[in-house]
Amino acid sequence: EEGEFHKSVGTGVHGDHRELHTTRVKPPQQGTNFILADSSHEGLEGIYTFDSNTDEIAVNNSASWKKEYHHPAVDAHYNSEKVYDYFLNEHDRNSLDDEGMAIISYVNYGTDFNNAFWNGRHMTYGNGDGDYMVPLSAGLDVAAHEMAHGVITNTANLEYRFESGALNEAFADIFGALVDEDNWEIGEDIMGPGAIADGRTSLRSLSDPSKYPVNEEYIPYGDGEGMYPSHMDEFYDLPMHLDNGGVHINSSIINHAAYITGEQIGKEKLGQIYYRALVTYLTPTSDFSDARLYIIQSAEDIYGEGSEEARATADGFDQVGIYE
Ligand code: ASN
Ligand code: ZN
Repeated sequence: EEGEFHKSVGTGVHGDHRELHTTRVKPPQQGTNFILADSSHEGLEGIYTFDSNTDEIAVNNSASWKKEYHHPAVDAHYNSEKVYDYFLNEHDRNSLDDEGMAIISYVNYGTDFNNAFWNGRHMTYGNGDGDYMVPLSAGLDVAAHEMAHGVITNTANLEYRFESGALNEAFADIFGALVDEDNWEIGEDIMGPGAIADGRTSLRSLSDPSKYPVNEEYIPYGDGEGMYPSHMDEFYDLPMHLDNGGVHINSSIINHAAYITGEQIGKEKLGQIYYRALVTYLTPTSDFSDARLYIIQSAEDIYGEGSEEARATADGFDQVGIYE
């Protein structure tokens, strides 16, 4: 029957077998097609995965999505649902806007494109150049990072520059590490053979940010050793035209504070605390010091003043040199 919800199976970028929620449609000619449109979630407008090459929802002539061309779309569709489930189950949040807005991804974007982004309306994933990166939708933490930008836009709406922008980036990374529970790295599943051979086994690390160097042109603006900063002593005073004033660089200081707290109380409680601060207290112009105040306040709201959780939250900020 046309428009009928249908289960498909597929293969992801790394060969994983995936079960997918899809829709059966009737093409103009004979036969049956299946599209990456998931309408199985009550109260959600749907999860849709588009192919940038056709500007249409990804389509296949069977319910088995195993051709290599489909691998990036299979992972984007699968990971979008995982991230949707995370926000619903952990935070009672129904999609990016908490009103069930459609979750839309575009895959196969550009040529050799080593990035993914949220443009204010949907996610877009490149396929990488095959050496430094593989198709970016393969990373659950990458999908979570990009979708978290959508949540942030709809909540604190942190301005994408200087410290507020670094907080925006840090919340995106922290949710990336919370959804993809296995480790404290971002992008470990999207690095290509050339990057891995060079020792770049992830994009960023929350546990040890300074294991990776920053872009060469940023080095003169930092007080550290040219590595990602783990402490305010290594803060990069970047001008606006370089990474919007260091939004992807100084974010690692907040990332590291979250890691320190998370190691003490676990990822579930860390998520409750940071999510509450994001939706309840933070504003577009909040800076690092505001973040300390509000994130500790959130821990106290949920777990009580003087609780182990509140103390672990404060300890995270103490250890990276952020004070009120
Ligand atoms: N992947 C990056 C991000 O989400 C892309 C960008 O800088 N716009 O922040
Ligand atoms: Zn980002």
